[in-house]
Amino acid sequence: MNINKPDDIPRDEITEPAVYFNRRNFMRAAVLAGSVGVTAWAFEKFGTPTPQSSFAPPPPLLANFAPTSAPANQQVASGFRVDEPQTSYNDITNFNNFYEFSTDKNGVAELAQNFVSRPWTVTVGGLCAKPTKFDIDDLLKIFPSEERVYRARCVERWSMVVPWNGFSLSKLLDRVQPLSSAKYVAFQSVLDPAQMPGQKSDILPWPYVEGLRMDEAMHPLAILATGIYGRQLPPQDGAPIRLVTPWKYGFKGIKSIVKITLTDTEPPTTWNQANPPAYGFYANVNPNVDRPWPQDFEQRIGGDNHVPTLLFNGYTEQVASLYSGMDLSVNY
Ligand SMILES: Nc1nc2c(c(=O)[nH]1)N[C@H]1C(S)=C(S)[C@@H](COP(=O)(O)O)O[C@H]1N2
Ligand SMILES: [Mo]
Repeated sequence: MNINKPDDIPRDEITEPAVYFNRRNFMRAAVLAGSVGVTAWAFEKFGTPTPQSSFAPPPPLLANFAPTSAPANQQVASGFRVDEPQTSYNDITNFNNFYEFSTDKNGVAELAQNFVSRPWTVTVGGLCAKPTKFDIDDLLKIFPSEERVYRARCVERWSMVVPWNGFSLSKLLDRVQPLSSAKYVAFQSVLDPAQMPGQKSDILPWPYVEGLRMDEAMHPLAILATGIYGRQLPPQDGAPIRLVTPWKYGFKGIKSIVKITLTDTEPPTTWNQANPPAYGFYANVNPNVDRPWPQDFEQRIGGDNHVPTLLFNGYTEQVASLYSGMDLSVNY
């Protein structure tokens, strides 16, 4: 995220990541060429060499992974899979926004490498019949992770295509039996300044909080992600569990969740608190609404530098009905 005024954003900021990655991937590839152990899993699983972060080995394979059996065209039609080149594991795990660790996207992976996410409890409560505290490993057993290949679009105008593993948020909400009075879902990240150096600063109010309207939360595209590329979620991407709503800007995708609360009022959201005019509650990707800088183009990390941004990040067919009758330039 960026709290600068639009005028303060350096003109070349958007090209910087690509330059960085090309240089860094090259160096890593050279260093790792002799390190069979580190790269072997990538060859085995994906058939292509993916240089790994030099900070930490890739996390273990997800234990409870149920590869989707639906035909590919059906997955594409439902929005569960996008047929675009997937961003490399290396890029997904070394270019991060996670202000609890750092505001430096290239520095999060290193600062987060020793983050301990076990034991971990996700408390689900509020307006529901069966409030439950889930141990993360129980949660992973109850809900097998499926694969969802989603576009990811940050309001800073960079984007990726990420093969997430996770399960529908609706499954978790169904399990706690929401009351009819529940209209919104509030999410809270962990508060742990001992492990998260960024929380010792007041760059943002802590803990990070986010929210969805109930119908958005129940939409099949909204998932709780627990992995990437079939591996457990690395700390820098929000271990052990984070939200992914692919039709919304990345800042809705709250990381390292400890609390989910069903409420009857619109919950506060961190970036809205930090800069209300720039970041509304909905945060739907929209090339026609500047916030505050233009949103009509994006840079695909590791790919095309000038990709037109699509309304709802390309998920219009799946999600537009959630917003019928709403003025998207007002409810942004
Ligand atoms: N708790 C928390 N969640 C967060 C953030 C954060 O700083 N803290 N950054 C958000 C932003 S702005 C983006 S773009 C995505 C980035 O996710 P990624 O690093 O896995 O690509 O995480 C979102 N979730
Ligand atoms: Mo973002």
